[in-house]
Amino acid sequence: MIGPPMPRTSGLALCSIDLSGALLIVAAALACTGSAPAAGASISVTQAHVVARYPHDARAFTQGLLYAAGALYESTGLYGQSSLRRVTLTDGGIEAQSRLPRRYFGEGLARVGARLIQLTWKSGVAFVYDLATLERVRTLHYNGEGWGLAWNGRQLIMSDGSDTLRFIAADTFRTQRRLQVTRSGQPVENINELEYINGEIWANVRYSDNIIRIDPGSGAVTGIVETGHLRRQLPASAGVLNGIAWDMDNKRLFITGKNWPALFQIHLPDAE
Ligand SMILES: [Ca+2]
Repeated sequence: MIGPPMPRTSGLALCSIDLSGALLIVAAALACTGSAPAAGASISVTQAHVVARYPHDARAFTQGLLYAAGALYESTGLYGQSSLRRVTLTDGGIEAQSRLPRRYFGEGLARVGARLIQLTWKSGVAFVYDLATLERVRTLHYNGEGWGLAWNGRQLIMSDGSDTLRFIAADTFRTQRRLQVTRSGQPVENINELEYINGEIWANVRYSDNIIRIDPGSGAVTGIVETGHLRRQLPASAGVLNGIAWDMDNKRLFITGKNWPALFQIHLPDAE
């Protein structure tokens, strides 16, 4: 989990040695080189810049969020309150909704073509829906907990609250690859809602107001987007940050959280 605010650039090896003679310079240089961490690549740290603010249903315990075909799709959790819904961006209104039976706790959500796939927390089942009608058409099964879900164009990417992501075949729901997520070489636990953006995996981390950007090849965290300052625009009742949606066609990035009354469009770092 991501801790307190960090320097603008992290992961760089800082080496401070008191030099008392010119000969020590060479020794110090060697010492610096030798002590550099293996995972020495820098991590970009940016603060989320709000481009627009839209209403969001403050009763929605947001567990999954995506944007497709002109609308937001949202998975909400809690037993007895879980749902899949299509939401109008501009006013936050629910256009269509499919409620889950009381025994299921809705979790991550991904779109695969004309289908939506929704995880459940501890039931080991994923529901497949028709994108247009939100009608449930199929049930898939998996082991362990379901947290976040995204689609990279070839495979589903799934989180389960651990430090490891699974890459899953959409048709069989078989795990094809596992990837441990690390920050400066240390495992990052509690990976939650996911989104695949421009070849990167973006992830919420439970209990954190920071979004991490993950290299899907190595699992290394390459960037952090801080959103803690958005709390000043939210009531105390707002829960944790947990919702990232990418509108690929219009290059818009949306974030929200559990029981947040607002959904923010934020500027995509590196886009300028
Ligand atoms: Ca998402």
